[in-house]
Amino acid sequence: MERPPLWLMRQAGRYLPGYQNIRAKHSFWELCHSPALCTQAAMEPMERFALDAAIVFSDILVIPQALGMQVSFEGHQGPKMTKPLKEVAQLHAWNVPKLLEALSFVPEAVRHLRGVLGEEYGLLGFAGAPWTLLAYMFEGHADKNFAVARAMLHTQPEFAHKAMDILADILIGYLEAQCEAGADAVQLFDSWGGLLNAEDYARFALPPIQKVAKALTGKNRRLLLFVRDGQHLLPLLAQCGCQGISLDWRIPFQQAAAQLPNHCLQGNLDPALLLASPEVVREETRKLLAAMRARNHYSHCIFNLGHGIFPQTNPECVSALCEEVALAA
Ligand code: 1CP
Repeated sequence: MERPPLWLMRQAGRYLPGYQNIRAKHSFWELCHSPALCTQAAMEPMERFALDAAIVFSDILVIPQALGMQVSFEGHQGPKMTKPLKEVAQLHAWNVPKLLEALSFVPEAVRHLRGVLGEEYGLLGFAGAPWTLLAYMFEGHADKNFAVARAMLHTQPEFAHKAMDILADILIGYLEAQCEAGADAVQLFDSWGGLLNAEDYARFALPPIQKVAKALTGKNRRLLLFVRDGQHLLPLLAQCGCQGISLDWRIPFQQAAAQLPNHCLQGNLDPALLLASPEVVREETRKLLAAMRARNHYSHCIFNLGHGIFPQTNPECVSALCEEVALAA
């Protein structure tokens, strides 16, 4: 392939009419727990756009759910959880093998999707990174600051370390099961990683990622790490142990390429541009392609967005992006 491979974060989400039709009939969790419905949702963008890879339809919050929290999405406020994590004693109930069994519907969804997708497309699995999962579990709901969770790192550091170490063990089994089921690579979403300063990221968030990366790389699995708002963390991310780093839209691609010469780089078109016009999307896509081409002719580059597609995105803008990438040489 001359051009960089292409997929888009949240390519199967709320901006597509087929997804909305599924959701009109099924709750979000019914969808996530049905491999057939997950495949239907994941295939819609594959049928509409010239994408190179599908991503299994799921959510990072299946792990807190399997750990016994009820996770609900009320209106537009984002997820809310029952029983937030408050005491170290709660960790005694975290049984890794039992949990992996409870999460087996996700590898099943990967297997089902692979059967429908065929072998000529890439297939990605994913999970939340330990800190991002813990942030939701400490806070108990979506929040732009996660102040309670960040304070917990300092009031109860041993509790936080222990919880993330167990989460790393869960992720090793969970992501390996997705690879065994047919995923070519898996992405860790550290969507709230950028809330931490470099010192706290190095102390708390990075070691469990390195543990996961080491275990999976040892089995020849490929990992991508996405850290939202992680410009200040790039020197640390170089040590994460994952082969690929997925860049947020705020980092100039060339700058990241200079800082991470040995990693596959994925990104990093601003998803807000897809709310502009197809012309704007085409122009900005060409600019990013030029930056990728300057990196040894797209070597170790994956074209993607700097974060997930917004629900109000016009699918025509997604088509424009895909067409422009297909034209790249
Ligand atoms: O229909 C609905 O109302 C539910 C909306 C929705 C969807 C479509 C949620 C709730 N999750 C998803 C699917 C999802 N989540 C996918 C698959 C989509 C695709 O195929 O492209 C993926 C990869 C995720 C991952 C995810 N969930 C992340 C990491 C990526 C990111 O956006 O940073 C995070 C942080 C979540 C939590 C979550 N789940 C849902 C929402 C609305 C959120 C974000 C809440 C918040 O702001 O804290």
